[in-house]
Amino acid sequence: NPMGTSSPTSNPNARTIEMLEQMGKYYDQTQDQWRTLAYRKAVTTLRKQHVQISTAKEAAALPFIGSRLADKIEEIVLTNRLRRLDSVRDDPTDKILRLFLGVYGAGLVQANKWIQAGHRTLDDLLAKAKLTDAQKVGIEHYHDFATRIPRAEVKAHGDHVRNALQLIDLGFQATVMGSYRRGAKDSGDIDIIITKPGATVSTLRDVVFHTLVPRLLKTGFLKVKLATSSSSKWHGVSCLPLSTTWRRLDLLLVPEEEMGAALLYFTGNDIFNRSIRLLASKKGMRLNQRGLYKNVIRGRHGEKLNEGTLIEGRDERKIFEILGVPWREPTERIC
Ligand code: DCP
Ligand code: MG
Ligand code: MN
Repeated sequence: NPMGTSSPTSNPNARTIEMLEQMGKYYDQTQDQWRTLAYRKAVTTLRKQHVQISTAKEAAALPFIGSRLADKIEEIVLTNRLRRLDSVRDDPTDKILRLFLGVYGAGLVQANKWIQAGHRTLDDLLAKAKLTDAQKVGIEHYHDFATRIPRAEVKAHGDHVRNALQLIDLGFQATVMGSYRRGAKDSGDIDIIITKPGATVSTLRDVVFHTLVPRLLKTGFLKVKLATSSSSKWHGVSCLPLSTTWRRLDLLLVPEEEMGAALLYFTGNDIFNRSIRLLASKKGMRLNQRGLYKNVIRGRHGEKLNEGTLIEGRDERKIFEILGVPWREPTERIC
C-alpha cells in the first residue's frame, strides 16, 4: 500500500492481501516485473471487494485475476498459508540472489555471476569480487538504501537542493516528485525535477552539473555520483547535515516546455503511467516524459512508424484534457 493510509484489517480479504503482497514483494526482489505487476493488480482488485473472496472460482471472476492466482487465493483462505511463499522464503540460493539483486545497479545477470563465482555474502563481494565504484557504494550502504525515507526527510532533501540552487540563480525551481508527490508517507528514493522558466536544457545542465552538483559534493550534502543515465539525469546519493544515513537521490533537468509531461511521468505511479500511455496509443497519440504527440502512425503490431507531432508538453492538466481523462490529483494516481 503505497499511501500507507487504508487499514488492512477493515478489508474482509486482509489476510489474502497480506500474503499476495509478500509474494509480489518477492517477485519484485527477484526483478520479475511481469509477476510483480500481476500481483499488484490482483491486490488492487481485492482491496476494492467488500466481501471475502474464498474460492478460486469467485477470484477468477474478478478483473486482473488469472486462474493460477485464483488458486493461490483459495489456498490462502483454506489453509491460512501459501506453500509457494514458504518455499521461496526458505530457499538459501534464492535468499542470496535477492540479497545481491538489492545492490544498487545490480541486475539478474550480475547477481547470478556473483553466485556462480562462489560469493554468498556482501562481505564476500567486498573482499573478493571486482566491483564498480557504484556497486561498492551500493554494498557499503546496502542497509541505508533498503530503508524507506520518511516524508519529512524527503522534504528536507528537496529544500536543501532548492536553497542551494536559488543561491546560484533565483529563477530556478526544484520540485520533489515520485511517491512524495503522490502523498506517500515514506519513499524509496528522492526524485527531484529542476527547471527554470525560459531556460534551455543546456543552461540547466550548465548550472546543475557544473555549479550545483560540484558545490553540494564539496559541502558534503551530496556524497557520490552513481550514474548519469542521460544528458539530463543525475543519479547519486545525498545525506542531510548531522545525519549519517545515505539516501538515493535522482535529479532530472526539464525545460519549461516539457514540464507538464515530465510532471505527469515522474509523479507515476508506474502502473498509472502504463495505463495512460496505453490510452494515448489507443487514441492514435503517443505520450512520453517530453510530451503528448498526435498523428502517430503505427504498424500492424502497434509499433510506431513515425514520431508524430507534438500537441502538448507544457501543461499537465491540458494533457489530461486532450486525452479525455478527468483530472486526477497526484494522490489519486495509485494503481
Ligand atoms: N517510472 C515509471 N516507470 C518505471 C520507473 C519509474 O513510470 N519503470 C516513473 C513513475 C515513478 C517515477 O518515475 O513514480 C519515479 O520512479 P521511482 O522508481 O523513484 O518510483 P516512486 O518514486 O514512484 O517510488 P519509490 O518511493 O519507491 O521511489
Ligand atoms: Mg522515487
Ligand atoms: Mn527515483
